[in-house]
Parts: sequence; structure tokens; C-alpha cells
Amino acid sequence: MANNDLDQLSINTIRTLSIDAVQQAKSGHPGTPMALAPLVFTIWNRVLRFDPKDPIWPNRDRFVLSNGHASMLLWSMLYLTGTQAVNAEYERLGQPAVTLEDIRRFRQLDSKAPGHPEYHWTSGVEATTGPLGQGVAMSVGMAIAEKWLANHYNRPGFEMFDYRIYAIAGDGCMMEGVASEAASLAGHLQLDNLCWIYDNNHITIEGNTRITFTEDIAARFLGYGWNVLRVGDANDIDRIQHALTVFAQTKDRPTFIILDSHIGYGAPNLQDTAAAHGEPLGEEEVRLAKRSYGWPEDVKFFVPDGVREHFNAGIGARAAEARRRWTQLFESYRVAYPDLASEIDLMQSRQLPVAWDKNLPVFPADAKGIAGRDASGKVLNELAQNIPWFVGGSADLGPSNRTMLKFNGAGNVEAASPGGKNLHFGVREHAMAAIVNGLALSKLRPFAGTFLIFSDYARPAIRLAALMELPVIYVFTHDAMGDGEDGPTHQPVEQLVSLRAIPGLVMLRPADANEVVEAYRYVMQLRHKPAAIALSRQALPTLDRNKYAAASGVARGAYVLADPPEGQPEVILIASGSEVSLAIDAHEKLLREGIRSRVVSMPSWDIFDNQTPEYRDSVLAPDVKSRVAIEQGSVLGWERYVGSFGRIIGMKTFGASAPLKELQAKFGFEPDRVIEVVKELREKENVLNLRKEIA
Ligand SMILES: Cc1ncc(C[n+]2csc(CCOP(=O)(O)OP(=O)(O)O)c2C)c(N)n1
Ligand SMILES: [Mg+2]
Repeated sequence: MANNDLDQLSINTIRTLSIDAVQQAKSGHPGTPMALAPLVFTIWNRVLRFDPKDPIWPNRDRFVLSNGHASMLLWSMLYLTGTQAVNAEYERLGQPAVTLEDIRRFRQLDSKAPGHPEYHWTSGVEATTGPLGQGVAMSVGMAIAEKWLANHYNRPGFEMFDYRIYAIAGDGCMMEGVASEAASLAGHLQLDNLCWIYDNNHITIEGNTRITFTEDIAARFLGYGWNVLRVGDANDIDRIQHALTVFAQTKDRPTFIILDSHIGYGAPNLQDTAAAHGEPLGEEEVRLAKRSYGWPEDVKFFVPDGVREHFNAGIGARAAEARRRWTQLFESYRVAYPDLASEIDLMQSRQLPVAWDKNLPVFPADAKGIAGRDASGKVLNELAQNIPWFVGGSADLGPSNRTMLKFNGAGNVEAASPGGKNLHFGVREHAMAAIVNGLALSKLRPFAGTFLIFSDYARPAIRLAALMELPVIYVFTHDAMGDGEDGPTHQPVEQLVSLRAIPGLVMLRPADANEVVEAYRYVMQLRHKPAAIALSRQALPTLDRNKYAAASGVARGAYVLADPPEGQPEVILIASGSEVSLAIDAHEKLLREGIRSRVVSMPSWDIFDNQTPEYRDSVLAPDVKSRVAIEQGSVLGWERYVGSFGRIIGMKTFGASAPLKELQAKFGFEPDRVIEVVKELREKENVLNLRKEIA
């Protein structure tokens, strides 16, 4: 068969696999795979340097399906190219990433072809997508990472990194704000390794985009500093290939290709309608669509002879050769630059170099103390010197978040110096969080800073980091009312509990400078989890660790910081962050009054919840009912530690604009208030005990 015919046969295989899978699942999105099959075919079989035999080869091109609802495009490609599976330890498993059986079971439990692309679940998926806008925003992080890697590791004659990033997106992605934030930064950084292809089909769920989306998108991207191309016919694979060639030759600008397409292409009654977007075509329309492709009408999941071979001869052969040459080159690189090569090895498996925690500070006891953010700044500056690929920055709050890396040679990531360590995200929290996901997907170890209150602006991408199991670190300063005069707009209330609610996100709120160090020590060793560290703006006393327990207790989520000198505790005070030293003050006063209190520092709920029941009971002694939790955040959730008998000193309203001292008084974050509550609890317990005795 002529190559042209094989091209068309392959494209129609992608289309019909997608149609059949959606029909079988009785749910899904057939229209966009039908329209974009030629695009995806062209990228994969003619251009993409992705070796199906090794989907984690470091110098592979990246393909991101930002319109994740069109996931059948990806499942078709992974199946047809015979992409191999790898596990979380980055070992090849000798089995396919996606089988035809998975496609038959599209969207069913345990199928490797789920509703949307899921990184970590299906090999060959470069990023989890589906929440629109996230994929394209992450692709900017991937492009920054490629530039960083090339700048850092390439040497004359050794182009170890020179890959490109392709992202496909629809109207939805283009309407989402995060795409604009990310595109603006990509233009500024002149990321010429990045290509977005926009599926201009004029259709979203509610109908034609004339009701919502009529901007001049070409002008918009020209304004961002991108090269803008147009391909007027999504079925013209030679034009598509030509545009991709222009992209490859374009320097100093990312490329934006506007591709005019017809959603539901080939379905005579549904093409160009919103009905083709998100529901099965229906048996009759499936038949008609197949007829229009010249396809057997009643055969399902049909893969004609020659199609898989065609992919083998295209992407398979091309990428295998590229990987072979790269692997050979890397062997010589290993001899010429052993240190750099071993760095690449380590980062690829998300490991840390030896002595990664060298020179971490130890803070002496100090009643005046130091702010959480200042301690964090010192730790970040040590870690970044010990771990070459530890990079990060803030959304324009660096001086305030103390996230600036200030040592000699730290440098800034800029178009002319992409190998710097300080990223300046601008006032773009959402893109920042998506971009650090892209960096982490590229195996850099990133951190991102802003005020805790603005974690709300980044939340969709934080959630995806957790879902993707990426070891991203969020440095959230101004974690409570320390922001005083800035008022309720800047004072977090519900942020801590809402971040704690994200499955898999490790949330830490250290109590003093040494807990900050221990928090980072714990977090840095995570390979498959993101972590957020909430840090104070104001100075917190550095606790005397000779008098109180060691800060290494942070690694267990909560620990007994102080106990009565003798006898069992009768009251437990549980606190996090800035409220721990307040609890200690209350504890010392209580002891003087003859009340035996224990203070538990609880920087992290989720780490504590994962300890053994024995350990948890040793901290929160089950027979002590009088418990008080103290945290400058929403009271929601603390019941689980204080029980129905205990009390919570926290926030039930927004804060207020005033100096911190006045706010502490107004909202009850003072030792005397704690003591008052403890006494009420003791009273209540005595009454109950009396009643029990009488009964
Ligand atoms: C952030 C977000 N909001 C809403 C949705 C629900 N949703 C899925 S697809 C879609 C319409 C997308 O239109 P477009 O990107 O043009 O896709 P097409 O139908 O053209 O494939 C919407 C609103 C989503 N997935 N993510
Ligand atoms: Mg659309």
C-alpha cells in the first residue's frame, strides 16, 4: 500500500477506535479525536522524537494533550505505537502501556484508558490533563525545564538536551486565565522549544463560540511575542507538517498554530455541532461516520493490517535511532563529564545528591526568635547550593517570601540565562503552580512561593500536583494574622484546612526556626508527594530544645513538646505554627497553678495520621479528655484531635485590619484565654466525674 493510503488508514483507525470506545463506554468525547486524528498522526508519526520502547527517555519530545477530554487520541496513539509501560520506580515492565482491551474498557475501573490522561497511571502520559488550561500551562514549565537542562548540561559536542514540547488545546484551554498567564511568561522567556496547536473548531459545550469567544486570538498571541501560524484545514497533513517545520526553525519565540477543524468530522448529522463534543454518536451515526471514512460499518475496534507497522516504521524507527544515538553519546559524556552525568542519573530517578542537607542551620534558643519565612530563606539557600537542580521562585513576592536565592552564581532564569536558579513568575500564581508542575514532570526539583492566602489562586494546579504525585514544594508565608494591618483580604482563614483536604498533599506549619529546618528535611526526601510549608511573617521564639523535645519530632507530624515535670498530664494543648509558643506560655502558667498540661506541637495532620496507632496514642493520650487546639485558622477539622469534649481556639470569621497584638486579643490568641478555656474544661470534667460517682 502506498504511504499516502497508510497515512489515511492510520488516521481513520485513530478516529474509529475513538468512536467505538466512546460508544462502548456510553460516555466520552468522540468529536475532537475525529477532528484531530490527522494532527496527532502527523505530530507522532512524522515529527515527535518519542521512543515507544522507552517512554521516559530523558531527551524525548513531550506531547501534552491539554484538551484532556480528547483522551482517546492519546490512548489510540499509545496503543498503535506499542508504547511500553514503566512503574513508579522508572523500571520498564515489558508490557504495553495501553492494550486494545484497555481501549475496549475505556473509562472503566482499572482500565489504562481512563476518562482523562493521568500521569503515573498510564505510561506515555506526560501530564494529567482535563481541567482546561492546565496542560498548556504545564507545557511552559516543561519548556523552561528543557532550556534549563540544556544550559546546565550541554557541552561542546554533547547536546544532551535538545527536545521540543508540543501541546494541543481547544477553545476551553484558550479561555482559561491560566493559559494567558503562562503564554505571557513563555513569550517573555522566548521559549522557542514550545509549540501550542489550537484546535479552532468554534465549538464548546454550550454551542458555537460566537456566544462566548470572539476575540482576535492571533493578535493576542502576537502580543505575547509568539510566532503565530495558521493551518486552514485540519485534514491537510502536509500543511500541518509544514507548520511544524516552521516551528522547529523559529528562534527566540514560542509558536502558536491555529488549526481550523471540524468537530465530529465525518459524522454527517453531528459534525460542527456541540452534540459531537461530549456524548456517544449513537449506533446509526457511528455507521454513517464509518461509511464516510470508507470503513467497514459493523466491525468494532478495527485495526487494519499495516497500521501498527506504519507507526513502527515512522515514529518507532525514527525515535529508536535518536535514542540509540543519544544513549551512545551519553556513554561518552559519562566519561568526559562524570559528575554531570551522575547528576542527570540522580535527578531522573528523583534522588538527592549525597550531602544534600549539608550546612542546614541549627538555631540557638532565643526568646525573640526569628520569623518562619526568614528561617525558610536560610534553608532554601543551603539546599539550592547542595542540589544543583533545586530551583524556584515566587509570584513577585520573593523579597517578602524570602525565596530569593542569593548565593554567588545563583542567577536568574531569563531568556538569555535559562540556567539560573531564581525563577521570577511575575504576579501569576496560577501559572506559577502549573509551571512548577511542568518543571517537576521534567525531573527538576522546584519550589514556588507566595502568601498563603494566594494559594487560592494556585489551587487547581496544586491539586494536580497531588494527583500526579509530583514532589513540588510550596513556600507559603504570611500564614496567619501576622499580616496584621493588611487586614482580612490578606489573612488566611480557610486555606490551611482546605489544603489539608487535598489527598496526598503534605501540609506543614512549623512552630519555630528549628521546626522549619526539620520540615524541609522531611519534605526534601519525598519523591512522589507535593508539600506545602506555611510560614510566619513575624518572628517566633526559637524554643529551647534542651528544655523541650527535639524538633526532629516534626517528621512524625506531631510530637510531645512539653509535659508536666511529674505525674500524668490532665490537659493536652495542641497547636501549630505561631500558636505553639503561645501554648508553651499557657503551659508554664498552668504548671504554676498546679494544672498538669502537655503541649503537642502538630505541624502536620497528614504525617501524624499516618503514624502507628501506638505512636498517636502516646502523643494524644486517649484517657485525657480535656484537650484544647489552638491555631490561627479555621476551626474546621480540629474536632478530630480534641474530640467532642475538647475545645478549639481558632477562627470562625474573617480577620481584621489592625496591629497583630490587637488581633491576638480580639480573637483570643493569648495565654490567658487558653488558661480560661482549660479551666472551663477542668470544671466540666469534674462535674461529669461527680455525676458518675453519684450514679
Ligand atoms: C477548568 C474546566 N472547566 C470546565 C471543564 C468542563 N469542560 C470540558 S470540555 C469543555 C468545553 C471545551 O471546549 P473546547 O476546549 O473547545 O473543546 P472541544 O469541544 O472543541 O473539543 C468544558 C467546559 C473542564 N474540563 N475544565
Ligand atoms: Mg472547541
